[in-house]
Amino acid sequence: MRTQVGIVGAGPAGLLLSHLLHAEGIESVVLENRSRADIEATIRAGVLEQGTVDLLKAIGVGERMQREGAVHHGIELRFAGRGHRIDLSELTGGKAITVYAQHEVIKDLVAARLAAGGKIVFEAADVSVHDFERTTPKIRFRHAGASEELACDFIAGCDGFHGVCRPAMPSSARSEYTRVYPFGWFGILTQAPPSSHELIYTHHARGFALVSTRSPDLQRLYLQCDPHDDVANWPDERVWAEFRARLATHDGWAPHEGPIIQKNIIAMRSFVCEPMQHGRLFLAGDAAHIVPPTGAKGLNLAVADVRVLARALVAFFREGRHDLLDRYSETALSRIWRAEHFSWWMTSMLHQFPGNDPFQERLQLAELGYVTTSRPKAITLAENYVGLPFE
Ligand code: RFL
Ligand code: PHB
Repeated sequence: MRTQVGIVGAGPAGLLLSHLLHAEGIESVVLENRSRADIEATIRAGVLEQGTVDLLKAIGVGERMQREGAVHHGIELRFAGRGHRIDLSELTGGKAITVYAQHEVIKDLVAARLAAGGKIVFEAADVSVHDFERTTPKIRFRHAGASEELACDFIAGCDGFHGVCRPAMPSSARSEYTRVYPFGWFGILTQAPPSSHELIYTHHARGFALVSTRSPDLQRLYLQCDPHDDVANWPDERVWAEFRARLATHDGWAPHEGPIIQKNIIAMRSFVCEPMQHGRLFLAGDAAHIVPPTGAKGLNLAVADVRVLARALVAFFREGRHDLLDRYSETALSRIWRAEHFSWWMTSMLHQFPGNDPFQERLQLAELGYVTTSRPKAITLAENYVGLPFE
């Protein structure tokens, strides 16, 4: 088998890269180790930046998102028992975010790739990448019991944080920057109408809580928990008691409760691998970097990476230019480090850290008070949250 760009991973990064390349007449094959049903059912992100939404629309995969996604013009920061609205649109000259689940984006991208004759190999086992220090890279894998080899001009490692591409880069050729947070998020999906028409990020002495949505009858909520906790320790009544306590306001606000249909615990880390390229192997998305979900940046960064990578590959195949490929890592990393800082800042401001003393608590409340009263500070939050413009 041969193609121009061999893509490992059918997450948002891999599928979107394949679609962007197709639009420019460049062939690719996507190798995914899970099944189509599995990737289309995995619950993850929910918030799409304005630039992500605009790009999905521009390449013709935004139709269902426009119909079923919810455009949000603000978010609420809640602390000391009161809510404070950040008017994202007013502060950013009209930008907004769209709440549309990541697995719905995945469904739309898979459908678009297959309708255009794109090749996605699901359930590709034992994927390994080779010869990317030469001009003849190869990807080996097993599929339906047979050993296969995909020869290509470039490999895009879009295989997420636990993938095989980043570890295949020699360790002497990369630096990794990591911060592991001493807490996780306990996430639930519940069958109840939205408690709020905008997202609520809450600071509370018992720990952070977030109210998000999915659809008119499904809510997504999170609470800060011990990263080593077990969902078995969280019967529904305990979950709701904790949400009621953390989200309570002086005027008696309470979340809409309903049957909980999913519970999971998510680890929180910041991570960056530099550079994001070795020879003809290019990393994109979670394969190269992780942010804690507090800034809602992970999926959006994956989209931003492949936008830069697709443009660089087009310049190479169309005009034989290497310069954009050579600058890929540097270009992508400047946006990534900004998002790393924003996500770390949101996380630090809103969570309880072990050993948080009253001094630390006062500093967090001072920061929240400033963000919700100073226009320049609110603009800083808003412009990062809706997504900074592309160069
Ligand atoms: P993905 O989505 O992890 O996709 C990688 C794909 O590669 C496959 N794979 C392999 N395939 C072949 N061979 C191998 N050896 C392979 N190893 C792995 C995997 O099966 C998978 O299909 O990475 P990608 O494309 O870089 O996308 C990144 C995003 O998924 C991620 O950053 C976001 O989900 C993060 N995130 C959020 N991002 C946002 O922008 N907004 C949000 O609101 C938001 N909320 C979240 C989030 C992540 C969360 N979790 C679960 C970590 C909320 C949560 C709870
Ligand atoms: C979500 O809806 O899953 C979500 C929203 C905002 C975040 C993280 C996750 O910051």
